[in-house]
Amino acid sequence: MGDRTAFRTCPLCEALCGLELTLDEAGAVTRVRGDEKDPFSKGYICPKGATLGSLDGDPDRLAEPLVAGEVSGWDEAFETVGRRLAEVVARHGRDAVAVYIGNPTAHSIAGPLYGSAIVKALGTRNLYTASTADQMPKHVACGHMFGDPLAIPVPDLDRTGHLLMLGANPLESNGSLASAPDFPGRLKAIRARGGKITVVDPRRTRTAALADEHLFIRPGTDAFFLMALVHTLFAEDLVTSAEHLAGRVNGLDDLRALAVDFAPEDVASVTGVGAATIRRTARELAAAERAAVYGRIGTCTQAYGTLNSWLVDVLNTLTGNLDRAGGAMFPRPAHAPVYRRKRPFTTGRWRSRVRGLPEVNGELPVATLADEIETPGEGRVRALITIGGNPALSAPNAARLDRALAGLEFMVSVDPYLNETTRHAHVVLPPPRPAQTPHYDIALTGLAVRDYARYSPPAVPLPEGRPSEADILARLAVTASGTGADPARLDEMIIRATLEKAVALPGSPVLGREPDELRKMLDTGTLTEQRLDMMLRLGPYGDAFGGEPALREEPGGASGVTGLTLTRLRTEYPHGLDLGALKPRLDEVLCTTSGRIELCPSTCAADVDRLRSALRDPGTSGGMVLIGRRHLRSNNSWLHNVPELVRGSNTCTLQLNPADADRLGVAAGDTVRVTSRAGALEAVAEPTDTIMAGVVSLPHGWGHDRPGTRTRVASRHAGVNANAVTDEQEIDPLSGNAVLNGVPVTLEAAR
Ligand SMILES: Nc1nc2c(c(=O)[nH]1)N[C@H]1C(S)=C(S)[C@@H](COP(=O)(O)OP(=O)(O)OC[C@H]3O[C@@H](n4cnc5c(=O)[nH]c(N)nc54)[C@H](O)[C@@H]3O)O[C@H]1N2
Ligand SMILES: Nc1nc2c(c(=O)[nH]1)N[C@H]1C(S)=C(S)[C@@H](COP(=O)(O)OP(=O)(O)OC[C@H]3O[C@@H](n4cnc5c(=O)[nH]c(N)nc54)[C@H](O)[C@@H]3O)O[C@H]1N2
Ligand code: SF4
Ligand SMILES: [Mo]
Repeated sequence: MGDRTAFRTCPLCEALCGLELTLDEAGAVTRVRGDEKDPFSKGYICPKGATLGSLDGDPDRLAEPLVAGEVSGWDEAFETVGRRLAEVVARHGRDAVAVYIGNPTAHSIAGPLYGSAIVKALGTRNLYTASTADQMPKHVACGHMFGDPLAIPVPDLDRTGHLLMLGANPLESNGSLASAPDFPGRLKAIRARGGKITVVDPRRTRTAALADEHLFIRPGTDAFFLMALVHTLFAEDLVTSAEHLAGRVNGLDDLRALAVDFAPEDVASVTGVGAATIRRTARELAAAERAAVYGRIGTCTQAYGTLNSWLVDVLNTLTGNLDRAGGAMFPRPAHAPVYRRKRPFTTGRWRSRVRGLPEVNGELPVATLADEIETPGEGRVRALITIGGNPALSAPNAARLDRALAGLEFMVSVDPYLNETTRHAHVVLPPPRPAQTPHYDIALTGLAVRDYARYSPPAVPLPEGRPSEADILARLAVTASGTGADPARLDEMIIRATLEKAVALPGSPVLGREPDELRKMLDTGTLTEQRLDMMLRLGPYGDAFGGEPALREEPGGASGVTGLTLTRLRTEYPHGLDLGALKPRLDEVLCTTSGRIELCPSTCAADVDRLRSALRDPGTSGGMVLIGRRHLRSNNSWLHNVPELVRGSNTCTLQLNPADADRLGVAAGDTVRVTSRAGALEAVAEPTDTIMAGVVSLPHGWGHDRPGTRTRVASRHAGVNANAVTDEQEIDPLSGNAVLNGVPVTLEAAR
């Protein structure tokens, strides 16, 4: 009685599932089901989405700002932020204020729309994000190969006949850099239509168990394996110069020369994968009619992260599968104009102060944030803004960063929880509940395995005076700028600048029109909605503000949709709009200086020297190494306060091979001490033959036993923090990405 239904996209992982929420009269979420009418997710839901109601109604969620630990009004909180930031800037300069942006920011509308405005307003070079603990190597590899760090090909799961998957476990993670609701179902469908899946992972994961073949690989050695595949393709004359790529590829000969030193026999002992198996894998890949190679976090968060990310798409290109149905394809999101002019990709426009690490995509590596806070001298970081991040748990050598945060002069966090990170903040600005938040996936629809768009208005209106997350971030931006301007002016400025560019750029659907005229046509609604409306109308399926549509529908292609506006998306497609299977679009994407795919970029080629040296001198390899893992009912560090998700047996265990357990004299349930250069931890042993000998695994995001937090459920299920032993000194040099897998450790039974 009095119940109503609302629909929205799940904001928790990258799978983009449509949800059907049941709400009671008071606006509480009483039930969550999969939205059967969503054309992409078709009713699929996982245990996390199903408990969104508990997360939404979590009594520990902050409703109002905290200033110095006390509940405060919004004006007072922003006044404090403005005053304290201004003091730091006046005393120490603009670079003294750092920004850290975390993972949930990529799952919101507000994050992508306002994050960079905050950084710009501050004028700081100290931007850090979770990307350098995640996918930065993929951006760098794609930047060098295709010219655009955001041009990331995704495996065309629904049409491929052969999937070679490395360092990914979508049966637990639901997929990443490949948004695909019901990823497990899509994998099963590959097999059901006679295709093959091969999984390369140091653990026999649930994904590996579903696959046709699983290859155990020694952590951190994928680059050798991938180079040996490239070697075999050349050596056995299996490089198909696919017609559609003819004349569009540079560097084939250089690549062939590079691969000479990596014969399968040369890399077998390093990788633990036999030479015959490597050759067969290469032949199968070449022989498959439609194949895709896909590498994810296990391949990024290691010392050769960029080389791995590059080689994955080298293989897609060499086998003719890039930009081809069933291969690796570039999504075409509805909100991203295709006429956008891109600068050639470079890194290192500035360097970090202490370690001299190059900027990548405007960011510095999170692995060096503690250095920048702790090291005295000019340019030292004295203040920090965190937005939806928990680096006190998620960063490498998190214990060190946690200590560094405690020493900051000022810290402000935009976050719904008082947790391991935000307990250090002088001001916490909590965003509203998910049910009160609008949704459109700006970041993730650009990585989806079908072209798809969905807008969800807030299911529950915000009370008068309660700012949305967009309001909070916009106000933070103007507060940080110190201009005291009206936050609404920020959106107006961005709209203005975008329209002015749009009317001037060749290829634009509004070329030569009047920005003022276009401005007036934007959807009424919040300024966030008006910005989204603008993006959709300028996008490939947009209405071009009543002008000539940007994209003429190919016969038999997609959904036939053109003329998109936010109003149409919202009213005609409340369950989401399917824009069809991915289409070849290399021409729209490629923006290298040469206008071709750079198969052998000089930066990657130079880094192969490091790989070659390591092959000649394996050094200390052979000791125990630590890797991570994910569990379906968890999500990085912040879903452990949901009672339904932490119920049951402890999943924060140290998995180790029974042979290693015997050698150490530990049995299931015993405590093991794990020590690395960076630190030590104690965890409960879980011997299992699903992990290869010499490797141990611990999930990340745990360690909720700190004082000063307010996550009462999580505190009772604290677990241990894997990042107590990961090493902030170890990075992938090309991307600055943290090495979170393959960490050398020593083990002993704890007494
Ligand atoms: N349930 C759940 N879902 C999530 C998350 C979560 O925490 N929980 N996090 C979300 C986020 S932020 C991300 S980025 C994605 C990540 O999504 P995935 O990339 O699918 O992440 P994982 O499940 O950690 O799978 C990584 C796999 O790499 C393996 N691995 C480790 N080291 C190596 C190596 O050196 N080589 C190879 N080949 N494999 C290796 C691990 O054993 C593991 O099985 O998941 C997202 N989804
Ligand atoms: N050892 C090891 N470490 C890892 C990884 C690993 O595999 N192994 N994975 C890495 C990866 S892939 C990632 S992405 C990072 C994640 O690293 P982070 O992004 O730093 O950490 P999260 O745990 O995702 O924390 C998210 C924060 O956002 C807050 N939050 C939740 N919803 C919202 C919202 O709507 N708005 C705002 N403003 N805040 C919100 C939460 O309360 C929490 O504080 O961790 C990395 N760390
Ligand atoms: S798979 Fe991801 S998007 Fe889908 S319901 Fe689960 S957490 Fe939400
Ligand atoms: Mo991530």
